Amino acid sequence: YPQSETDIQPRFPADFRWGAATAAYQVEGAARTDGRGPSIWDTFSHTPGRVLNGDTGDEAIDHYHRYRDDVALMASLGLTAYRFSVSWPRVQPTGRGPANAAGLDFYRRLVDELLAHDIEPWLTLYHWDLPQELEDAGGWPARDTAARFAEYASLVHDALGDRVKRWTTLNEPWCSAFLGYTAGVHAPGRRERAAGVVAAHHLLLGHGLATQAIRSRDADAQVGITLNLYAMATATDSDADRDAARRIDGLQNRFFLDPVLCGRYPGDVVADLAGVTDFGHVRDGDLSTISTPLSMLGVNYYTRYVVTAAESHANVDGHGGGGDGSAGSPFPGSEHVAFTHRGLPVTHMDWEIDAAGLGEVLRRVATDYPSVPLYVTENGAAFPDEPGPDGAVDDPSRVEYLDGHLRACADAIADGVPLGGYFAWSLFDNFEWSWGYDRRFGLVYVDYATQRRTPKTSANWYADTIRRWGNGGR
Ligand code: PNW
Repeated sequence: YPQSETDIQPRFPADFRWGAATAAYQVEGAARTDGRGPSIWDTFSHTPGRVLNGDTGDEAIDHYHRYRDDVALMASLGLTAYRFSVSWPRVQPTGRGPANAAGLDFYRRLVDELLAHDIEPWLTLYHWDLPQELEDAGGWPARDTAARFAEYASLVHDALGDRVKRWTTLNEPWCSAFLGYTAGVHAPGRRERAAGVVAAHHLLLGHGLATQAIRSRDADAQVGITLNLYAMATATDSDADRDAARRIDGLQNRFFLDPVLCGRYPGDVVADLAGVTDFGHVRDGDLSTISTPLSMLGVNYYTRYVVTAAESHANVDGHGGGGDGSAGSPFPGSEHVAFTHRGLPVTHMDWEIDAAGLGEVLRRVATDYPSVPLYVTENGAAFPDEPGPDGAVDDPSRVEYLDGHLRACADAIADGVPLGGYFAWSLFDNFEWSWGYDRRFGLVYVDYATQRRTPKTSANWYADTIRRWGNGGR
């Protein structure tokens, strides 16, 4: 990979976190081991037609059994932090009741292994694997699910709070709500316009309740939420395109940022949703719970949306499921938009590569919202990687992607954005939701037949970069 002496070396703070991320259902496997109950992703992936090629997370990359070797690999790359998620149905097989000790114990072993290698554990409580019994009782559109989530958070904190200091409540509630309950391309696969909006509220309420539960147990715990935020652009500057972009920015970015950081829903989005819901599900006090002050905000960034007004929603830029072509729009009340491209190179997800957009997103959050420490909790790219004849996996496009986005981070920091760390998505190739194993995001290649791990060129580049840039860029 290119590494000339004259390259300008970006500067990062000495305590910058250099990490990589995974999520439970995407890597663990062991779906029926040690008392784990079924989640909505087990049900969804086992429903024919939902996931490309009928892939499931039953085995995934068997991280549940290989975590020791996997942590050793993280250490060899020089990671200083590892972001993972806890599977709710391992801890509470039905989503209620006492903790399943065997399930919790896996996370205790994992965390101890990380600490022994001087890697900081960053724990996410919910990365989309709702216990199936809670879905059967109504799922996230049911208000009780928020209370169940806070109870689950308490159980996990009781077990791990002595050794985990970084807590993220939810990963990407937009996906859980609108891909899961409105577009139907993620579990549980429901296609109801209002259900996504109500689910979003109960996810955020669960976030607030869980944040309070963790803080009441450990006043020093660092608690945050991770949102998937997008840079925005319009296809033309017509009024129609600008209004389309305002709507998509509203539902995707501000519908989550505003309640969490400012304690209110954006008025224009509430108005856009008038034909979908009257917001009768929002009770007095909910928004003050939801806006419980955060210690940090996680930003997942992949691409920019280029939006144009349309007759009806066309291919929603990679939001189509891998298995089921008849996806609904994940933007209720704003279906009359389409997503287009500006001619930039794309990844295997057909997402345009736009590193400047990451800088824009970080500056925007820092400028438009009350100050909160920011972390890029996911950023990365899928490419159709294959081992060469010598078994090596060369992925120069991923190196270029990561290099560009990390430089955008350094520029934002230089401009005063309080960015404290970066987590590449993903450490390993893994189960990419509705696309199954057909999309590879890993720094480390996984041969699914043998579960053999092979660091790609990008993994070696990242290890070098952590060494070169990881000490304040000196
Ligand atoms: C995020 N979309 O998912 C998740 O947090 C990861 O688990 C996932 O593997 C990664 O990004 C790559 O996709 C998304 O269709 C999945 O808009 C789909 C969408 C966005 C994010």
